[in-house]
Amino acid sequence: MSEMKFDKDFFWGAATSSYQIEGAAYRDGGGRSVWDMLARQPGKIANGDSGETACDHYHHYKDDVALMSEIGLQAYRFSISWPRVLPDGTGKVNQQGMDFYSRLVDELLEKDITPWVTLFHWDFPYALFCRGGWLNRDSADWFADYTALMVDKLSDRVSQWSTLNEPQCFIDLGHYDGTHAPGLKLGLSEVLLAAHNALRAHGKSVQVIRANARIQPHISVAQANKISIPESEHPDDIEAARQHMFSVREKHLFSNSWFSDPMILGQYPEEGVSLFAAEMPEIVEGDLECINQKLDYFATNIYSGVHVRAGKDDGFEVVEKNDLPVTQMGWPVTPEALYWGPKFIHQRYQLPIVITENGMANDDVVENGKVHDKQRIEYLYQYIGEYSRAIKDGVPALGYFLWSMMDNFEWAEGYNKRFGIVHVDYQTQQRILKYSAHWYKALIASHRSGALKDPATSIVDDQAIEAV
Ligand code: GCO
Repeated sequence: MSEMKFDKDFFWGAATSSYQIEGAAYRDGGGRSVWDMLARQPGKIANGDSGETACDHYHHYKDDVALMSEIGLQAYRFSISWPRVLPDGTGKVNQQGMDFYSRLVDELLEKDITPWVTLFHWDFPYALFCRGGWLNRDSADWFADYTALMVDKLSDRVSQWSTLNEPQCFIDLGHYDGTHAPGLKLGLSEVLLAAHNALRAHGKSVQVIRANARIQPHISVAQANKISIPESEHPDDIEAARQHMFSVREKHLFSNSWFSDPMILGQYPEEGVSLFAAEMPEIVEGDLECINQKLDYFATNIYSGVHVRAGKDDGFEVVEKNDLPVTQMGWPVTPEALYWGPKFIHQRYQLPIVITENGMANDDVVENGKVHDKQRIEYLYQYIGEYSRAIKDGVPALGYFLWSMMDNFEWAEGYNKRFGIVHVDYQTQQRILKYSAHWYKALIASHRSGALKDPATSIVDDQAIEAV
């Protein structure tokens, strides 16, 4: 691989989310979320796990920020638990919850780590679910009011805001497929209505941030993008992959353009509108204007891609590959996703890119107090290298967040899947920096010193780690 190149201002971060790490869900006055509700239903989550304790970050946040600082993170992406600050989703504020996030922000700033706040990463207030959740048109206003509360509390210190994390997942997996909270299997018309309201919530939230933030805000929404990788660099395959990536030809909502187009281009993709003709929700006058708010960049979570080539009938066909290495999640390792993803997204939406999540789950083991996760280093090395190639090709990009800062509650998979660069012992809450954390530290340090060498895969033995 050729030498990596990132601008001087390019930043390196890591990400987590509230329900996955905080624990202490109903402590200090917090309310329940739909994930607490799902976790109580037998068989929904591997091993009957729940986020009740998780990494107990609520109590360990200072130590965790100290680890971030030790790694040299320049930014930390975390989310706010809506029911922790508003136990009923609206109305009465839980001051202790608010203060927790305020202290977390202070701690980060003291260590020179930029806080990136995601307002909603799936822990929807249970009380609002009982009022219809995202199916209720008022949900957009509930979210706007909650946004106003957080902007009032944090925007004297926070400038980076994301509204929703992966609407594709909480809408499609949560309301259609039923594997994620709230665990519903609704008809397509209800799912489309929930998606429309979530989009309106996004639009209203952006407006609230712009109107009220005390320091200049930068706003995004973190998408779950499915990446299409051309099978070859032949222009026909490239075009086929590009079309495939933004096509809406299947009757579900795990779609890129269904969410990004209205937010950024101001309309639903036509292909989807005809496909869903019988199920489309009512679009009230002004809705699309509300959804279509200026964003500062395109934030996207990228893990994997599918290979696509030009096909005879409908322009493209997916190439099944059974020989790719897979992660502990069973997801294929396809580093080129971090080349083609940013490239296609930038072409269509004309916004600078931020990777808000990328990383892998691995069967990590602790041996003599160390976690030798060389598969993760290899994965990161390859993906980051491809990202750098996209940047060299002219795609503007601001930064990269590794998923995840620490092992955590992997939703329906419970604690089985370890995504962290920091290992967490869930019995003792002890943290160990994995080899990948040392590798990342070396990469960040060399970039900051202006001499990003090829961080190579050589930093996997004890001696090299100790030399970092
Ligand atoms: C995601 C989620 C994360 C997951 C990660 C691995 O945005 O899907 O943001 O919460 O843990 O992606 O599945």
